[in-house]
Amino acid sequence: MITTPATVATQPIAGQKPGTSGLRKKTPVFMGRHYLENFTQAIFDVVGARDQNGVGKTFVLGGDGRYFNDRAAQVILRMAAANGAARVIVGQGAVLSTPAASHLIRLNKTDGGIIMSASHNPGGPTEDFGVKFNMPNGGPAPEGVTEAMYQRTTEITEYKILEAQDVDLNTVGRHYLGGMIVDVVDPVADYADLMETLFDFPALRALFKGGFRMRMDSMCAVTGPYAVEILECRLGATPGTVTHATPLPDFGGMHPDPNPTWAHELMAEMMGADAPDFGAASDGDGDRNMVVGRGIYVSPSDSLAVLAANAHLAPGYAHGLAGVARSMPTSAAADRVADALGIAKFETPTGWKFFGNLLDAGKVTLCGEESFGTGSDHVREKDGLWAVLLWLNILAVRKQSVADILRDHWLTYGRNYYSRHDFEAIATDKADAMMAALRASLPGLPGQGIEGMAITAADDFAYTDPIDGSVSTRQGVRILFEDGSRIVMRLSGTGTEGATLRVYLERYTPGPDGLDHDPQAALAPVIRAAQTLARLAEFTGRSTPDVVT
Ligand code: VG1
Ligand code: CO
Repeated sequence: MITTPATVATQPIAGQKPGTSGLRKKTPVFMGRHYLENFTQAIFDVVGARDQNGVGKTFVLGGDGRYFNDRAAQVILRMAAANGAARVIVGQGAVLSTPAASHLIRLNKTDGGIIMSASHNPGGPTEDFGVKFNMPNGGPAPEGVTEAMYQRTTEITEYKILEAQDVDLNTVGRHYLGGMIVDVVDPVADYADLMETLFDFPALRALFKGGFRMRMDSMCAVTGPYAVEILECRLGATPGTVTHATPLPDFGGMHPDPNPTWAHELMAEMMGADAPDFGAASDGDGDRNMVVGRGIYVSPSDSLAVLAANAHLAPGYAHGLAGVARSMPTSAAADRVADALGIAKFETPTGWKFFGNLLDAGKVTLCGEESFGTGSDHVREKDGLWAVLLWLNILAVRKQSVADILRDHWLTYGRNYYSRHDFEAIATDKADAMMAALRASLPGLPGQGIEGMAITAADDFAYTDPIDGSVSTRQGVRILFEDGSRIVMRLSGTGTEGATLRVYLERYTPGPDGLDHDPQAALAPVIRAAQTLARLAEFTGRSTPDVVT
């Protein structure tokens, strides 16, 4: 094999600024001349492919299998070798779910990893691609690190790449690329083993043996092989339990975002006459989950709260939880559980990278986001199948339906009616103007009334990390009402087209009456107030959301 390190002259490409979770762009942009190379070099320039003593580092590499994943992996490997890395552990076929990649980084005590994914965004030649770096703790790089990478992309003049043939990433085992070791590993085995340490697999096997029926929709994305191995092979769920189980480069044209809008096949089945006992779906890279009971949808904020209240029923959490963290836009349902359990609670900005320090410091055990993300300290990413298995473990112990567990939860804690309305592909200048006007109006809002509700506070969320003291500002506008209702508005940091406005709506009902309303009806005054306060129609011409979760 010819392996000549080459230095290639390049120049900065505008816009290589990572968002909520890595750098995401349209695939043709990522495939453009020097685009992937520049960003990859910026990663190695910031984190170093060798340590201070010049010894090559070890990284993990994998992606969700979307279009360009295989080609990008070869480029990143050649660049890792040219930059002096000693070893890269790669999932077979260059595929790893995001939680599995996080686990491999930790299990092998590597120096971090590169994950190729645009997560819940569609994939394909004209859809989205993405790259992000995870730290040695297995978690997404914090803002300080991604900012340094962005800075590098603005001043880059050259990158290093080996001239070499492709590595055979389809064959498990040890390969070489120049002087660098490439270990191709089974992407599923270590992850499935980890799940077996956390959950009562014999009890779950007994559950399925007893006729419990489940549907898992992998949405033609990365979790297919993981779900088949764990649910069907190890736990004995009926073959065919996992649908859309074969990962495809374009996700079979599906939008691999597990919410009621995009996972509509699953929703239809779960609301239908012959619905199975439990349904779930996961996203492109396997870190998100949607959970559905027979005839009942579980909002992600409620899911986090139910998991927090019941986690002790699973062996991995039998000793209880240190604390619970949620992203700011996530409903306060989990806070009520934390208070009842007498454990710590934290409110962080959107994005899993903000949970890393709390998890590393042992301050929290469970984390969650309203965007269908839940996870624990077993890895440093949210984890779709983990959440599914924890739910299954709870169902196996409590021997109740999802609906009964939810109703019981609301009776105990009250119900935080919750919904998110997304307005997609708004012209960026209009969205920015609307947010600027909204921000400017905040000081005048407290004391005012709207839709019969009194505003008590209005601010732009800022977060000081309790561990390292880093400060993140402008994380979302919050408007709080006297009756505990809340509106949050922010612009998405993962989109690749125009701006996506996310409007988060919440209203608390203590119960025991009024726990069974349709969330959209229960939230109607809050929804109207949000649109009025933001002057949404005036700025954007829109009043009907594209996605409601
Ligand atoms: C969205 C979600 C956020 C999540 C992020 C990454 O970000 O709101 O909660 O952490 O996606 O999820 P934004 O900035 O678009 O609102 V994933 O599964 O795309 O890595
Ligand atoms: Co994801």
